Amino acid sequence: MKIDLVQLSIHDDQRGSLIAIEKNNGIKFDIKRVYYIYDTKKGVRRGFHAHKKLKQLLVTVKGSCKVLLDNGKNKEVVLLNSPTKGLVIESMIWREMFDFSEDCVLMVLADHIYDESDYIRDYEKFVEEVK
Ligand code: T46
Repeated sequence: MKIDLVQLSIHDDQRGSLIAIEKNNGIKFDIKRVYYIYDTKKGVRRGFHAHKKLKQLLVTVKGSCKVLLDNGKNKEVVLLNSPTKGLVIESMIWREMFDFSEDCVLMVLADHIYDESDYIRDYEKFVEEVK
């Protein structure tokens, strides 16, 4: 499976660092929604779904977590541990997020507003649909 990890451009100076994410600089899609996951309790695993259409970019702006990606045939685990790395997740990829560090802030940029009907939350149904 192709893992799309984007190296984000950093504006470094004597004050510190700044990263700007915008269309064509880090991501190819329009950003319609931003959300972030933080204060994740020990041992928690989140996600367990795929999206029919939604594309997203995941960035751990602080701390680290792992993301399991599954296209119905192959699975890969990606470690996100830097605010300079963005993981693009295309549609029809099953994802699970786990091993969150206590300080992890996982920011997600999405190309669409929240729509529960875009979720596939049943793994068997997901595997059937990607066949
Ligand atoms: C994804 C992974 C990476 C909203 O009301 N608006 C939103 O934009 C989102 C994302 C969630 N919610 C509500 C729906 C649930 O009642 O927040 C609650 C928790 O959402 P969920 O259980 O879907 O969270 P995760 O961590 O399992 O998945 C989330 C995203 O939903 C999903 O699109 O790809 O993060």
